[in-house]
Amino acid sequence: MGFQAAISGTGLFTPEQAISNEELVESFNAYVEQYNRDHRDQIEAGQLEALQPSSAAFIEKASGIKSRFVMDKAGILDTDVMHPMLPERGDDELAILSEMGVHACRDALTNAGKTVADVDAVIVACSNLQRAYPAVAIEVQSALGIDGFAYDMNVACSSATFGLQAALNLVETGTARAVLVVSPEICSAHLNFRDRDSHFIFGDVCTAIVVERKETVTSDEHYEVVDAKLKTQFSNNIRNNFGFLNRCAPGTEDTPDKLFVQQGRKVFKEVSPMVASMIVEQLKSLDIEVDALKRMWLHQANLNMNQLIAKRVLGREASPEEAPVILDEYANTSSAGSIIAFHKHRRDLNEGDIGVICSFGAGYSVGSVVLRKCK
Ligand code: CO8
Repeated sequence: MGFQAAISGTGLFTPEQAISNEELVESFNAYVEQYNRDHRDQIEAGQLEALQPSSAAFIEKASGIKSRFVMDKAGILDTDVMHPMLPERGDDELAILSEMGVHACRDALTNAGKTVADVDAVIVACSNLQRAYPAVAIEVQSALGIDGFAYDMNVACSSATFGLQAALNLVETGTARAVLVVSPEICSAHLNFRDRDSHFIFGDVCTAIVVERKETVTSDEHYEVVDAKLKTQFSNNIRNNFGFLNRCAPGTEDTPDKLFVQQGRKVFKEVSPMVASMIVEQLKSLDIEVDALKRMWLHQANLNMNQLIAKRVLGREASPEEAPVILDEYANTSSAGSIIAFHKHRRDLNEGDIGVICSFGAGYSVGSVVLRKCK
């Protein structure tokens, strides 16, 4: 049995608190001054490098990021803490990732005009899962009251598109009538706010997508999935060594590699051409002219990177409408970024228009999903 799958709705949970570049840099620079004061003797003796201050102007120029939403602003900006403070919850309370997921799922179901009774499966697809088990997805399923099944998956920045591809398979094969793909990202909890090279990169958010059979769609607009392509290629240039084996190597639990680490310039140089050629090849294999591509909802890591990818695909500069930007306001929200762009920038497309959701990041991984708008 085969069904055609469609995306019929999306949802977004945005945290209430935000941090501007200026606020983040003020806190970082206060930490740097304190560190350099505390280590003056070693720095003067040449035993230690003085830390360098950060700059809001650099951050905006290098990345396009102006601000980010976060789950706990106070802890991040407190120079004695420099990470979000998120108190542990009891086992009988809804976990924080699940809570964000429930908000985003409800929004997506409303947007799709569906109820939980229409859904058979929940996939939580994100970069950082808060525990090993039970799956966060099963908790979201339970909190929403969905009768069916759920599982977690992680492909870092490409989690949402890889999750979307899994949902397409479930719907197309008849395993599920409708699937929720949920991406709760608390990136601030795995970001080293004491690292000048990366302290500005990430923000927190949660997105959700409803995938269902085309024949059951009732929303006023939906997107037929023309094609989904996935690609991975091993690289250490974006890495996080946090994991359950850390305590088996005592003394290494808190080293900086247990947080997000990247060779940003290498990532930029290696991933941009890989993504552009993948989209071009995909369109070619589908006999879709590049001119027919009306929108690129790209992963939101770096504005310059997105402009370069869009230019390579189109053969000319892309307009802001063709490659919408949300990273100025949200920063990099890992797997959620391209879905936020899709959520906020699609209503103006016409019936029949072609667009592509494309994620890319750690792995390396690329997930490219070509869509056609339907009414
Ligand atoms: N303030 C002022 N100056 C700075 C700062 C700062 N904060 N940081 C660096 N500089 C200086 C450097 O010292 C350097 O100075 P000099 O030229 O004198 O040596 C100069 O600025 C340039 O430094 P860089 O070469 O490092 O700067 P870039 O222009 O390369 O910009 C970026 C850095 C913005 C990080 C850029 O390289 C980038 O965005 N690259 C793309 C990265 C990317 O897309 N990564 C994807 C990762 S996301 C992902 O996969 C998700 C993983 C899972 C998420 C988990 C949650 C945490």
